[in-house]
Amino acid sequence: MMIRSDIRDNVMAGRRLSAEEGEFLLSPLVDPHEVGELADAAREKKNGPTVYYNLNLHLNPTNVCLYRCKFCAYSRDLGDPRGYVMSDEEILARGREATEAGCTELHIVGGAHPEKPFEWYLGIIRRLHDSFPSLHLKAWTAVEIDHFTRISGRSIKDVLQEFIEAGLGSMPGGGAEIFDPEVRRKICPRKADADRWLEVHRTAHRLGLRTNATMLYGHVETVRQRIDHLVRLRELQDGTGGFQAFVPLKFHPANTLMSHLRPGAAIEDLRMTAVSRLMLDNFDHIKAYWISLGVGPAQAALAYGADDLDGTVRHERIHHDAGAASPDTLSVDRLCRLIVEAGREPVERDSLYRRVDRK
Ligand code: V47
Ligand code: SF4
Repeated sequence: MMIRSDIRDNVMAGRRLSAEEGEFLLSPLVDPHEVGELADAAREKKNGPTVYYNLNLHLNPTNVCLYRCKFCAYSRDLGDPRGYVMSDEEILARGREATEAGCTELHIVGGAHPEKPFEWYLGIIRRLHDSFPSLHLKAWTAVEIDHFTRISGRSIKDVLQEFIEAGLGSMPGGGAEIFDPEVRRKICPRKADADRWLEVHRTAHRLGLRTNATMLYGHVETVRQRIDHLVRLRELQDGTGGFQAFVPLKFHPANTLMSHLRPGAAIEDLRMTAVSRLMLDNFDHIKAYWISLGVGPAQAALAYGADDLDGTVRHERIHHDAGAASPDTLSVDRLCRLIVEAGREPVERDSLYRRVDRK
């Protein structure tokens, strides 16, 4: 089916798409390449030829987690021999490795450990920041921040303020999954709900912290629930303007309690990228996370509305444990080649989307 001309006219005139229009574009009956073409036009208006990448490294201090979400292959119960908690030395060594590799960012997320106190998480940020002050620490999902409020008895605002004073630079967008309560009841019933996730980000934005947002798609959710998720993010962004990037995350079923589900087709990932670009008219950046999409599809996503490939990465566990077949890391050279081959101009950014000039 072809795209309705009213939707095409709305996008070309810069008019916001309704939820109903978004649902139409996500329908498998609509040609995904046409949706991509529209998203590409919307991207071009916002970002021109620029595609961003950064130099970063991941740190997951523990995989022991209270919540044990059904889609998570990474987490372990307390007492499971496959569970781990990194020592202070191992954590600092990761900071050193990042600095020596020329990284500008450490991406830090992990489990909500049932026995670790608030001070342990705070200490991770403080020690890394004190030892490597020029490294940007992008840390903790809203679910973890919510967990910190539960174990410390502090408010979201107080927790975030303590982390900012310790050296937190920004927050990643994980833990959002699908906001709809029926879906959360099925896949992650125990952790922070949608309102709490949004409240953490609203508070972070008020305190001047920039954050990202994600959506985990391709499991039990419907088209309507995906669009509802995007609309809620768009509404919060209207109020705060604090989101930098949206990252659609393709579900990887291996080693999870949902391993009976099959990974979705790459073309549907491209459609999801495109619809994200079209619906989230107030987000500056749509990230094609190559770890999750695969390197080839992430490059293709640059023609479907994405303007950011994320980074060099290394030591990513959450998606690899769930069967993602992408490499552990990509060199700067490879990232730049992928972008140039896609007909775009690579720009190294820092965690706040400022251009990094290495000359
Ligand atoms: O919160 C967990 C998701 C997220 C699986 O903000 C899974 O720049 C797929 O949020 N299959 C963590 N996804 C990753 C994340 C992220 C990654 C890169 C950049 C940014 C950013 C954020 O991964 C989790 C969860 O939503 N996840 N298990 C799985 N089996
Ligand atoms: Fe814990 Fe996050 Fe995995 Fe859920 S997705 S079990 S909160 S580590």
